[in-house]
Amino acid sequence: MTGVVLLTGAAGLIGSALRTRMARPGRTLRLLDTAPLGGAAAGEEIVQASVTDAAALADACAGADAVVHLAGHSGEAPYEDIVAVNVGGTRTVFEGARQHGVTRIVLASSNHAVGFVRRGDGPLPADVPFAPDTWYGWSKTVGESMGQLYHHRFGMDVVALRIGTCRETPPDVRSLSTWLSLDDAARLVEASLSAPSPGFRQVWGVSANTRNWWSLSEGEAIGYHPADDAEAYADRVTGEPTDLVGGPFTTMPLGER
Ligand code: 15L
Repeated sequence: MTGVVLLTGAAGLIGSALRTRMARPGRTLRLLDTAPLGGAAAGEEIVQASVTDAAALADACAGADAVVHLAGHSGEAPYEDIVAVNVGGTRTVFEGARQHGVTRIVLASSNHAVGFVRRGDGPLPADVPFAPDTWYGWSKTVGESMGQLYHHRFGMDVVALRIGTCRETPPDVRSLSTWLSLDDAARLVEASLSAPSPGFRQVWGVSANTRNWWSLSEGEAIGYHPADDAEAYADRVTGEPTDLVGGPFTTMPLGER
């Protein structure tokens, strides 16, 4: 899609990867973060703001054609912080989008929304019911259900990406199953932005890993065709495979960074 795409959390790991990979003729990337974003390149606009600032978010949504919402704590944190930034910040995004008639939202959800699901023998469907493993994972269930609310109330198209381990390379044995390469992350976001009338749907954010636990069919249905496989890094990683989707998040102290 062309037009204006608002990218929240643009200074983060995934945001920075998308920034370079999503530049297109005819597209403006409106980059929003509290962290420094550097100067605006051609086809970029910089918005230095927090997603918790409802007025700033509403302004940032003006004239946008779609929002890719990545901002928030990307791991466990105290409950109050999670509620303020991940829950409150997601609400300001949906409200800003609604006020300005933005009808397409791509949400960074997480596998930790379903971290207590056993990985099983076959590919897990992308709509496997919520089983959060942390306050962080719980906040992602809230984001997804907020997406359902805004879809049913206001007809927004909302694609919730249940992202696995999105890194330059897989860091451990678990991620041989959960890895999402940065290039595939960009492919997935592009597909989520351009799929015709997706309604509300959940899609796994994962590459075409040989050891995948998760279904790729929901992604394929919206035109996501991953090209990378973590297996190429199998001889470089250590650690144990995990039985639960969320791995170490299922045992970490609740509410501690
Ligand atoms: C996530 O949702 C986190 O943001 C990331 O830091 C990783 O821990 C990842 O999940 C994972 O499950 O590996």
